[in-house]
Amino acid sequence: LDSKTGLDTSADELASAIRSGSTRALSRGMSWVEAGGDRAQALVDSLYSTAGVGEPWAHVVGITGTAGAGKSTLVAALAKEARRRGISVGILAVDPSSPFTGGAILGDRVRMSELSGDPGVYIRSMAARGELGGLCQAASGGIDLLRAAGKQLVLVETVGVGQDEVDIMRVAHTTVLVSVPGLGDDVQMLKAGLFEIADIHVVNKADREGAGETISQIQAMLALNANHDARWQTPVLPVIALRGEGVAALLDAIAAHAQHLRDTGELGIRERRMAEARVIKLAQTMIADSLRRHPDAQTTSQQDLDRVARRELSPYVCARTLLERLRA
Ligand SMILES: Nc1nc2c(ncn2[C@@H]2O[C@H](COP(=O)(O)OP(=O)(O)OP(=O)(O)O)[C@@H](O)[C@H]2O)c(=O)[nH]1
Ligand SMILES: [Mg+2]
Repeated sequence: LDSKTGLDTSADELASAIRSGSTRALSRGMSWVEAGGDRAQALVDSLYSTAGVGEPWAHVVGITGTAGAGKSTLVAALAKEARRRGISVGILAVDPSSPFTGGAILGDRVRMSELSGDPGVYIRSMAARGELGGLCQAASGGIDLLRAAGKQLVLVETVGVGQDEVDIMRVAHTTVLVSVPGLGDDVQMLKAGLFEIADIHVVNKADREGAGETISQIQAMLALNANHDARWQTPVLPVIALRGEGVAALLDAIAAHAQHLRDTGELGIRERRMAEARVIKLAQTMIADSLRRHPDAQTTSQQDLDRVARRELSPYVCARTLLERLRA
């Protein structure tokens, strides 16, 4: 950015450039939050208060489902439909499974390329950096950036396989779970705890055989499970993302859910829950980081750990001592 002086941009400068709608600044900010560390923290500190609170949209939608379910195709189709309605869109593809190669993400980029060139759409992928909880923090930061940049609809794509993805979905106002005909995968979803957090079910690839059956099976499962929001009737929608069929109905359902969240006060409850989960996770990460970095804790803890191994010291006493050293 500051090509004349060659000086690094300050977090405040970058934050205000992002707020004023600079795509370059947004991309740079994304790299900061992806890398984590002090700069990421300073940037989020600087723009958090202006990162939108759901009026009129500023709505975050998590799109999850097994690998190859058609999430990227669906996200691209949703973005196109939203653009037709004049809604600005931010897309974050979060890939916890490919740390450095990002092969799947490259595919996503190609698939979404027809959206590029539209200034009303911003697309970014993020991959895991190995740091514990780092991807969740980066994704949360990325969403803050998109909201601060004024994107009205934020779509977050992630493969739903593990705890990390469940956590990522907790940063969304509305969670869309994408299934495909044939129920094997959905049983895994049930185990991963994703089924319960879905606000909208999509059965994609409805052009394939067995879509109607899968819809009935999901409806039956919904009838068995108590909904996490008793006032919301979770829809199960057939979609053919490849042809854009059912996509308008899905965006309608998302809008209806956003309205429902506002009308019932559930929006505030979710924002509060998201804030709590994020802060607790952040605090845990910070404690773990300072434990790792604290030189005193490191050297003495080696001896303490030896003593725990020899059963001369209880693990509880050892852990308490470590935390006390951290505070000192
Ligand atoms: N028949 C059919 N194929 C579809 C449909 N939607 C997507 N596909 C195809 O399914 C394959 C996977 O689509 P993606 O959009 O990459 O799926 P994804 O869930 O994003 O995949 P990952 O990000 O790799 O987990 C592609 O070959 C798509 O063309 C659909 O509605 N019908
Ligand atoms: Mg994808």
